[in-house]
Amino acid sequence: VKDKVLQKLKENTSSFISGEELSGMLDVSRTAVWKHIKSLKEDGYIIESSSRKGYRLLPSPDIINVFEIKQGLKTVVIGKKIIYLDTVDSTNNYAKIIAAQGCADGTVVITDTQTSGRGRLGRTWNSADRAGIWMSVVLKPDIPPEDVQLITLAASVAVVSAIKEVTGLEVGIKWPNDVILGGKKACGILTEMNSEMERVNFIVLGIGINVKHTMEDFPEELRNVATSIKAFADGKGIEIKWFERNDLIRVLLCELERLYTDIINGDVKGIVERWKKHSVTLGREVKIFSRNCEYRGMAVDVTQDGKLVVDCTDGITRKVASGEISIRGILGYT
Ligand code: BT5
Repeated sequence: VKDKVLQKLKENTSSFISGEELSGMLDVSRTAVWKHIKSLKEDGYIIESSSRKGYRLLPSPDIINVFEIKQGLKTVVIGKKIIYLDTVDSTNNYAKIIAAQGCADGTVVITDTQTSGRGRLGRTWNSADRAGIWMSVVLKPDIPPEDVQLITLAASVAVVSAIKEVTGLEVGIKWPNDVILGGKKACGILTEMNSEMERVNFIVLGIGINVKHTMEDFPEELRNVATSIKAFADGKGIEIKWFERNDLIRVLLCELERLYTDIINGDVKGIVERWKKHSVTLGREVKIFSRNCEYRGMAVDVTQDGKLVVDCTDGITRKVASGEISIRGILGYT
């Protein structure tokens, strides 16, 4: 009923609806209406109330809301179940627990604030602000463990497409998991897997997108390397159409589902091609840090299973499956 109250308010933002009308339309008591309005206000919605005229929803701060994400969401697997948590240590941790308990393929966990957001290799991911999208998707594809890297590539392609569709901004991808706006990181992806030798039990695909942060929202030490969609657009004087995080999440889930379906069907060429199109890595000089070794070379290609092909200065062509790379000219490597 609370969702229906919200829907009615959204349909009538130009005028007041009385408690009586709402109770008639939704077939609940006026006290129930009042309770739902109170609860929506606690969620952060700004609702004007007048004892004579009733209720009216004012333009709201950007609130993550499962009901709103699901409005118009056409996916069948990804986001069929969405769990919203106001605060959590890490959505990846939470997703791993429910995945081990047998949650459905495509279950999404999303939060407004993480207290211990994680990056790769034990690094931290700053996600204290209610300005980003911090979410994890549980996936249970029937693919061999060595193909899991493709999921990360697909996720970065999905993020790029969703940002483009919602804001019109062109975004770059740094192999394998960074989404870059104007040379700074706007999104990171943390793919974790539970598998046996030959079989994937489940994958937790963690996606963190900086959406509405101002530069001041980032801690000092991140300001040279991080940006958000808003901070980038404001800095460049680009006007982007108003959107809510719910809109970006919805479009992202659709993109993810399309690419996920391709991976399950073994149809991965398109993903790799799209990844290459947005790559800021290929054709650039890179440094690779892999298991205590450091190589330099030119990034020339990415393989169908997501490995980066590098022509190294020692004359050897290496296929890098994981590890760190620095790209000359991006994120501080000069
Ligand atoms: C990543 O790691 O980029 C993966 C980030 C994944 C975050 C999502 S949020 C939902 C889900 N739940 C989680 O707990 N995690 C996932 P990595 O490539 O290791 O990059 C980490 C580095 O990025 C840090 O060491 C910082 O330098 C930088 N960093 C930290 N917070 C950032 C932010 N908000 N924006 C941009 N850069 C950041």
